[in-house]
Amino acid sequence: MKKIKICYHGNCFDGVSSAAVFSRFYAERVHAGWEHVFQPMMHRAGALFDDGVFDGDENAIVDFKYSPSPDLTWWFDHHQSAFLSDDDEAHFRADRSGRKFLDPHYKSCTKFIADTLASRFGFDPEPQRELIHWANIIDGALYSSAAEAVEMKAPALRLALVVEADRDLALMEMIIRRLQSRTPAEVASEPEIAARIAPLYDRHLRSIDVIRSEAREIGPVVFFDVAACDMEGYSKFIPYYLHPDATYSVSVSHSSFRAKVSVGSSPWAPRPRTHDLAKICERYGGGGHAVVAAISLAPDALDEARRIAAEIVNELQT
Ligand SMILES: [Mn+2]
Repeated sequence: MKKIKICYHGNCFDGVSSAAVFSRFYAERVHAGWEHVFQPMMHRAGALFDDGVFDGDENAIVDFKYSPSPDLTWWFDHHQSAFLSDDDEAHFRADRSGRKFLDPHYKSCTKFIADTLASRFGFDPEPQRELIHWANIIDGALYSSAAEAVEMKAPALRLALVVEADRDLALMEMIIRRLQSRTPAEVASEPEIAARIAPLYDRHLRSIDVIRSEAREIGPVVFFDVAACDMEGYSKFIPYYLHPDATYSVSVSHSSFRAKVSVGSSPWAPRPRTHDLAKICERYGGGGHAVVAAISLAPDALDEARRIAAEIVNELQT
């Protein structure tokens, strides 16, 4: 059986939703009956794409950086920092396949894919309307309030907890396949998914307490260092829920595979953001969006992460 390899932004609701939309499109409009293989891609220090990652008969990347590999068939991204190098960008600009797309104006790659496939390839996004809606809210930080984001009353937000935190690849694939035909609320309520949500929701409530005790306001910035607290994957809106007057958050976290500096801005800030956070993080080898960005360092580079975080806190004071 021929196979389509779909590389998606791992542990990201928009990445998983993008994979669910693209894979339904592929089965309906490109090749029915091909095997779909899903592989999460993670931002990390060093090479992003392992040799042999594009081992399908066709290969797609959704919601993740570009690769100039001749084996890459489809690409969709909406990140401002979409290219690892100027050469990669030039390679993309010269592409005439009509299957590689970038639009940094989109709040979510899921909606970008749905709109692009609808207008260019006759795809009907309607069956996944709810998924597209929530992916756009989650990835675009379009919540009506910090409370909506942090209290997580909507089932899609609880499903996002599992998607963002769980490392079980079989579970991710199950979620992607189910989201091809079911709503996020339906998927979240299925017993084997609900059982995964419960401990993560408890952990989410505990992370609110940890950030409450670690965070301090430095001018317009909420800063917290949770490297010692086993906090990979906490909600980035907690600092704004707890500090509604803050404009920015800067944090240091640590996991087995990276030391991370996260830099964000509050969608509800009384004083508006003036810095482009992607540009700041790019100077340190990171990237993202103007409103939220990050720097991933090697796991033994925690001291450097702390030094960078302090510099960024300083830069955001004016
Ligand atoms: Mn995205």
